[in-house]
Parts: sequence; structure tokens; C-alpha cells
Amino acid sequence: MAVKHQRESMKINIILITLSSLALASIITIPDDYETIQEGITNSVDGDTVLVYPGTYLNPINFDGREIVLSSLFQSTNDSTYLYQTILSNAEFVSTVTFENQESANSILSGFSLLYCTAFEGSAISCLNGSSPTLEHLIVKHNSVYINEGFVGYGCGIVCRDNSSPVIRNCLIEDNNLADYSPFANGEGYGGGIALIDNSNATIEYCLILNNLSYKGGGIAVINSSPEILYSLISNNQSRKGGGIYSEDSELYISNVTMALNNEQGYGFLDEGGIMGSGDNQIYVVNSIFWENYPYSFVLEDGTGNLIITHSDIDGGANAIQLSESCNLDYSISNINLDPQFVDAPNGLFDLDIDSPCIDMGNPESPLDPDGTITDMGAFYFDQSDCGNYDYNWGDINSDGSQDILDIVFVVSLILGEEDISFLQMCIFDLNEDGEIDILDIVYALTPCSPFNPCE
Ligand SMILES: [Ca+2]
Ligand SMILES: [Ca+2]
Ligand SMILES: [Ca+2]
Repeated sequence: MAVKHQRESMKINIILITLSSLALASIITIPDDYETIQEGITNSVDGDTVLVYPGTYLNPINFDGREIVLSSLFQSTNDSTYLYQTILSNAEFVSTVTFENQESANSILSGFSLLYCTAFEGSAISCLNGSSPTLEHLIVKHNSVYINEGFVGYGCGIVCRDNSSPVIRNCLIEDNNLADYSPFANGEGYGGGIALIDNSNATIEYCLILNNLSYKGGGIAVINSSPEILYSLISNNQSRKGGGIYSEDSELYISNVTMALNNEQGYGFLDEGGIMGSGDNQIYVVNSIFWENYPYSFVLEDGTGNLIITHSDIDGGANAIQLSESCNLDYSISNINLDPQFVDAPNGLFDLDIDSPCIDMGNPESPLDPDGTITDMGAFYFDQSDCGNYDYNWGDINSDGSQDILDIVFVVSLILGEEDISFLQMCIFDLNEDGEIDILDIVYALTPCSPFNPCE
């Protein structure tokens, strides 16, 4: 009885706590309740939401350790147009949004564009001094850092330093760079998109990191840190050292990343396209595509460490990886070196085409794709839930442009053979739509007046 009584009173306490936190949590709207976002934060308590209506807000913002959600109307509507309509910037040469009071993942910044910010580091967002907030649904674009007069510019878009490990999720980080940068300048810059420094072990997932520029690490610079980068595209970034990522004394875990066309339009003397490592690095790559990074996908030119690559599509294969003698390469036979068949890479579409060799070629033990199939290599899985999403010629399984006896011969060899039937083949020749290709489909094909068996 005593135990039961205890349980009941615990239940009541939990209900009371839940009710009281519901009662306390409030929504503060900007500019209705307060004119500036900072006033809204100052007058908030943990659990509140500061909801910002469309507009351009030009004052620097400090989260002041609050565990709140600061969001545009995207938060309540899921309408992504609010990301473009709700703009944060400032003209005071400081980060536009600063976290420096040990914020946790419960401090959430969501649903804004951070544009044209300028500072000496982390122009759009700084996470400092053990602050690990959640940064999601953000457009971080056209921000720059100054590197003149001896400054080293870290993180033109976002900087994280000193034990600051945010989750950066569903963000577009594009066109951030060093102000007035010349590749011949003396100033140094690290991380055009993001810089992670000194035990800043960010999780970067479902992000697009595009067309950023810095001296080291066009997309991301990692120094003495251990980030995870998942389900993200890193393309068309530029730098002298590490077009996609520059890694120094760090441990990188890279899974389901498409790293492509970095340093493609370089200055002519760039020599590390995808990932460049310096010092002691441990770099793990799985389920990823490294394609057309100029001139190499990986360069570990000095120092020590290990580069471990499995279940990935690597341009040029193991022979195109540049390693110093004191670095080890563990290159699995599960890797391939085949054109990944992007839908339209020159126009930024890095989705897989229907005949991509990367489909279902990830590690079978990794989490499945949302369509229930084995994970694909790269950032974007190919959806095999509906043939209607794709173009193909019904019945023409040998791809010669017509439906005839040659297709039936092909199908017979397919049925008798040992190779797996692909999604594309299934779409083309599962004529009776029962989820298998077998003799019934051949019978169906030979039915009078079918395309294989014309009426005449
Ligand atoms: Ca798949
Ligand atoms: Ca045919
Ligand atoms: Ca069938």
C-alpha cells in the first residue's frame, strides 16, 4: 500500500509540475510585445517562445543563457517563406546572434535568414564558452569576416569555440566569405561557412553548405574538435587548403555526405579539394560520395592519423587519395569509383538519378532510408516508394527504345540470374504490378494486343 501511495503522489506531482510549466510558458511576440528581439529575450523565462513577425531586425542578439525558442512564424506555421521574410543582421562588427552562457540544446534559434553580417569572427552566429544551442531552419548567407591588419578570421558564417557543440540542423549556409579576400593576401581565415575550434563537437545534419570561401576550409574548418557531419551536401566551396573541409588535430565522423565540386572554380593554384588534413587526424567516412573535388578528394599532407573509408563512392578510388607516409588509409572493398549520376550537378541538383550506382549501396547496418530500403550513398536518398516519380520506358528493360522479344529474353536471363533486380527494372517490367518480376509478367507481356504482341 505504501508503495502504491507513493506512486500516486508521484503521479500527482508530475501532473502538477507539467501544469505549472504549461502555465508559466508564454509566447512573447516581436514587435507587438517588445520592439526589439533583445528586449523580448530579456523579459523571457525558460520555456518561453519569442516569436518574431516578418521584418528586418538589425540589432545584435545575445541569448543570455535563456532556454527559450527564438523563432519566426515558421515555428507555428511550418511555412518556409517566413525564413526569407524574417531577417537578422547588424552593422556593429559583432556576431548577430551570440550564445556565451552555457546554453544547452533547449536554447533554440529557428526559422531566420542571417544575411550580410560582418564581424571579426562568427559574423552570423557565435557559440562560445561552452554553449551548445540548437540552430535549425536557418539561412546563413552573404556574411563575411575581416582578416586585414593581422586578424585571423574564423567562421564567416558560424563560429563555435571552447567546448561549444551546437546541433546545426536543416540549415543553408551559402556564399559566406572573407571580406576583400585576395588569395595573395597575408591575412588568414578558417572556415568560410563554419569554424569549430577547441573541443567544439558540433553535430551538423541535413545542411547544405554551398559556395563559401576561406583561406583554410572553404566550407568548414575543424581545429582540435570532433564533429559529426550527417546527411549534408558540401559543394562548390573554395579555399587554398581544404575546399570542403580543413581538419587540424581533429576527429571527423562523416556519414551520408555528398562532397562535390569543391575548388572547382579555384584560383589556379589550389591543391586540396575535398578534405585537407594537417596535424593528427582521425577521419571516418561512410555512406558518402566524394566527386569532382579538385584535384583530390582527400589530402593528409603532413602529420599523422588514420583515414577510414567504407561504403562510399570515391572519385578516382584509393589511388586518388594523397597521404603522407605517417598517415594510414583503411579503404574498404565496399567503396566504389563510379559516376554517381547526379540529376543535374552543374545546376546544384545532387539528388541521385534512377540509374545511380549509389542506390542501396551504403552500409546495410546503417539506419534505413525513409522508404525502408538500404541507405544510399550520399546526402539525398533515392525514393523507391513510387515508380510514378520517375521517367522510364514501360517494358523496355534492355533500354533499346522498343518493347519486343529481346526484352523478354533479357527478363528471362534476369529471372534465372543471380543479380538483384533494381528499382528501375522493377518499375519497367513488373507489368502486373505485384511487386515481383517473374513468369506472370512474361505471360502478361505476351497477352494478345500488348505492346509485345500486337493485335495484327
Ligand atoms: Ca535506399
Ligand atoms: Ca527493348
Ligand atoms: Ca510482376
